[in-house]
Amino acid sequence: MHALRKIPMRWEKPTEHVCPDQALLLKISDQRRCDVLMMTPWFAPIVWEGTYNSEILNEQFRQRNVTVGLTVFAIKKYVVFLKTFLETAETYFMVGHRVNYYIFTDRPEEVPKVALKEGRNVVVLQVQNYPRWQEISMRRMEMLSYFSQQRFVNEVSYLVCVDVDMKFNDQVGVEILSDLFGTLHPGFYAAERQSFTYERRPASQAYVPSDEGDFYYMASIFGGTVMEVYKLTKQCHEAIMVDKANGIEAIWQEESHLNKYFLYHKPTKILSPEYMWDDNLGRPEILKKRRFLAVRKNHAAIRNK
Ligand code: 4GW
Ligand code: MN
Repeated sequence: MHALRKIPMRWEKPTEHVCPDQALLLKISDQRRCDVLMMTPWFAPIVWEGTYNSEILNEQFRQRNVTVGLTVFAIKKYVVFLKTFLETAETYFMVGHRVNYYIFTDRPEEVPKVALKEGRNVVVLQVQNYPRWQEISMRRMEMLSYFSQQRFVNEVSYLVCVDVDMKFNDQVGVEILSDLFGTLHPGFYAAERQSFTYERRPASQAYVPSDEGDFYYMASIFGGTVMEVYKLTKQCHEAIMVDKANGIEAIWQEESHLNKYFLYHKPTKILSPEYMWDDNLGRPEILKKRRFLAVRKNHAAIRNK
């Protein structure tokens, strides 16, 4: 049993955020928000528009000449999402920084040619497909851990691992980068812990007890340094394999395992739902930007083939 499991992980979100008296605020404090949680109890910032200064952050990361890897899987028919994904990433993702797009696919010849700005490259990685969609989704953990140690560690500082059925709609920059980051699920950021859809069966490695859990994270975008992503994806893959041997599959596949991992290995930064939004959820007032948006899928045409 993991030693950390013994530490109680229980806390309640404050219901109200009170800003200090305006007279006490320094000028720099215009980078704050009073309507959202900006910091976790373990001092990880939660990234919302209006909480950071991108000029300062861009300068810091430029000084380090950081290269960012953006990993995406396009297996079988999901190659159709690549064109919009890449074109919008060229406009909004890590503008002014070095970027490697790592495209995992079983159809390398169907990867579209997209014009890239300087310092940006596409790397196509041919991988196998699996008959079950759950397996396609979950095996991402295995492939990410394998390629992290084989390749990514030599080529990039940070990895950002995302779904492909997405488009960039506003800036997604170095403000997201940190040792280990996760993203608040857009359907649960305002929800109570009891309603989080963690795996609740103790027989699964992804099991989370009902009185534990900080947030419900979405698996469609997470990342960190190559080393941290390697550790996360390796552990999630191993847990998925233990479940498989025991004849159980977590309720939300790798997302359940990711949530379990983040409970006991707290992210050092958390992205607000600005970084994973779906317009089916409307446009709440607290959402100042919709940076990364789910693309509507024709499920019948795109899946199971
Ligand atoms: C049902 O038939 C399928 S196929 C569900 C997912 C499928 C799938 C997913 C696929 O055929 N090919 C593929 O590359 N994927 C990758 O897994 C792709 O990167 C996709 O974004 C990710 C997660 O699947 P999803 O985006 O369909 O999941 P949701 O609906 O939760 O966004
Ligand atoms: Mn998706």
